[in-house]
Amino acid sequence: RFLKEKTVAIVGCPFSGGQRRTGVDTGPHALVSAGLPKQLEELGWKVEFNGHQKFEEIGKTITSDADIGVMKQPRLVSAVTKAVADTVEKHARAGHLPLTLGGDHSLALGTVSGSLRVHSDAALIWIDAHADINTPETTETGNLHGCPVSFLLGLPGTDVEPFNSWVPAKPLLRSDSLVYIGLRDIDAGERKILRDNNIKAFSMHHVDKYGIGKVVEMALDHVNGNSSRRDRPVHLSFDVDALDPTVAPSTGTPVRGGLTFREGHYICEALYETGCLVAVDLMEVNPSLLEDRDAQQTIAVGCSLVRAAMGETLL
Ligand code: 5AB
Ligand code: MN
Ligand code: MN
Ligand code: MN
Repeated sequence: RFLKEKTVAIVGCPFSGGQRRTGVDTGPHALVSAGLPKQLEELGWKVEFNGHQKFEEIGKTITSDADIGVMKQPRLVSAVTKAVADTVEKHARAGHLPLTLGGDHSLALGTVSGSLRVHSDAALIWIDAHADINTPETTETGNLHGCPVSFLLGLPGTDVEPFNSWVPAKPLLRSDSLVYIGLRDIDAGERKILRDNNIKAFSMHHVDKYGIGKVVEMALDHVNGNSSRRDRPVHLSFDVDALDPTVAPSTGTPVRGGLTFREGHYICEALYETGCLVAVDLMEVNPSLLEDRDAQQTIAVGCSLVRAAMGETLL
């Protein structure tokens, strides 16, 4: 509905600087090599993909990247997410659907910023075991993949260098335009932020209680102002660790008790059905962890989730 044509632009982001485990930067290559572009063509999409993002150049411009407070690699993460924002914005402006393949979830500061520059009223649906809403003040690990949402909301403590060189001080996203599904590992500081800002979050407890169908319904109700209208553009940011580790084992911060294969797919299918998806992220696929069999399984599930979000139906 918000796209000019059925074109998906694959933005491959081989980046691991928002956390400390190596290998998540190979996720995009693995997903593309597994045949994702062709699979999307078979679903009737025109696929734009001219190679992965080249972050080495950015890396070279940053000669030293000492911690700022507890933030790890802040200059690199800031420069990379800024570049991602520009790329996603460009595709969105052309009326295409940017599909960003991560890479760690700090990238979503870039993807969502890029989406919001074009679709200023877009809502954000964040599927994750984690809330990724730590601020530079609350983060215990200093890993910026646990912080992107706080920057998008412009929470206190996020107006810091080097991010304030490009992330506007004024919030990009209102806290009522965000909804989570799948949460089960939240830091104490994050819990306070979620509560203080009255942020809608469906944890695994809610998925068990209501079932995934009802949860997605309630999530869409929330961002569409509880009206029967379903007309708000949606940016879907899917962290593969939302799925149970038995389903998607190769990811940096697995947490047991996650979404089943079908629950994850249901979310993607239901959001596709709204016709309101304007951008999709698939993040935190790390094929270098565990055995090859686990990696292959995770990559296959990742491709399958994306196909579900792009209209693959069962019947
Ligand atoms: B992910 C933790 N809350 O801040 C932190 O995988 C984990 O993108 C963040 O969801 C997990 O480091 C980030 C402990
Ligand atoms: Mn494009
Ligand atoms: Mn996560
Ligand atoms: Mn995440």
